Order: sequence, then structure tokens, then C-alpha cells
Amino acid sequence: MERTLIIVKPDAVQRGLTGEIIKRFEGRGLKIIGMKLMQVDRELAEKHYDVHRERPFFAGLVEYIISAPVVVMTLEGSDAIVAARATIGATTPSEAAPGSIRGDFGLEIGRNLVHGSDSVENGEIEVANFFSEAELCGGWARDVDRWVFE
Ligand code: DAT
Ligand code: MG
Repeated sequence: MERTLIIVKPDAVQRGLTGEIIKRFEGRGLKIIGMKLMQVDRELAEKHYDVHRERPFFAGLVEYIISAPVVVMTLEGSDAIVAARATIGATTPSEAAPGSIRGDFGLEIGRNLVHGSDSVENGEIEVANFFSEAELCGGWARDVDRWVFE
């Protein structure tokens, strides 16, 4: 089972899309093993986006993610990384496929609604950055699992 860190970004929370976004991951069969509302501080934001530190958009990206509360989730599932990123859609919302979250609700790259980890390794790292082990219900028995996972 893979784990991915999902962030419902400030614009999505402010626009009242949190429930809609959770619904799409839940409907897909991904299992929520951690979830909380939080305001990200600058230190955590810079750590999360460290790979982009040298990019011209880094400062704006950090300001955006710390600007208002976010909902963070840890989702678990077979192929969770690829499945979640397909549900999220392309980085630039105006180019994202209709049916994806970004394709249905977004236009601009700087307001692209949701984050999802891009590899199994980064999923593990990002989940550990945002959640303590005590905050995760790892391995909880979801009765429907046998109808979702073969
Ligand atoms: P993704 O969020 O699809 O994984 P990414 O990891 O390449 O995309 O970039 C992280 C975020 O940084 C992205 O969600 C929006 C912002 N970003 C990326 N490229 C950008 C660009 N060229 N101009 C402005 N913001 C950008
Ligand atoms: Mg990324």
C-alpha cells in the first residue's frame, strides 16, 4: 500500500470545496488514515516545497500556502500516488482534464487547489513532515476494503 500526502490548499478551503475534494478521493476508494485542518507555518512550507527553492515562483508559492488554513490528509491505497495525481489533474488548471479537480474548479497555476505527492518516496517523507505517527490511524479496518482492494 502506498501513502500520499494531500493538501486542500487555502483557495480550495476558502471557496468551500473541501468536502467536494475529499469526496472525490473517498469515492475513488483511497482510504483516509489521517486528516486535520491547520495553518502551515513558513518553516514547514519551505521544507515541503524545498525542491522548488531556486525557482522564481518559490516565494509566492510559500506565501500562498501559509496565507490561510489548509486541510491535510494522508491517503492510503494500491497505486495511491498515481491515482491521486490523476484525480487532481495537471499542474496548470487551465490545461487539466475536465473531470479532474483542477480541471473542474481551477484556472491558474498559482491557485491550483490541491497538492498530491509525486512519488512513493516523497509520499513517505511528506506524510512524516505533516503528521506524527500518533495522528495517523494506520491499518484501521475499513469493512469495504475487500471490495476495493483485490
Ligand atoms: P504539482 O503541484 O502538480 O505537483 P509541482 O510540484 O511542479 O506541481 O509544483 C508545485 C507547485 O508550484 C504547483 O502546484 C504550483 C507551483 N508552480 C509550479 N510551477 C510553476 C510555475 N511555472 N509558475 C508558478 N507556479 C508554479
Ligand atoms: Mg509536486
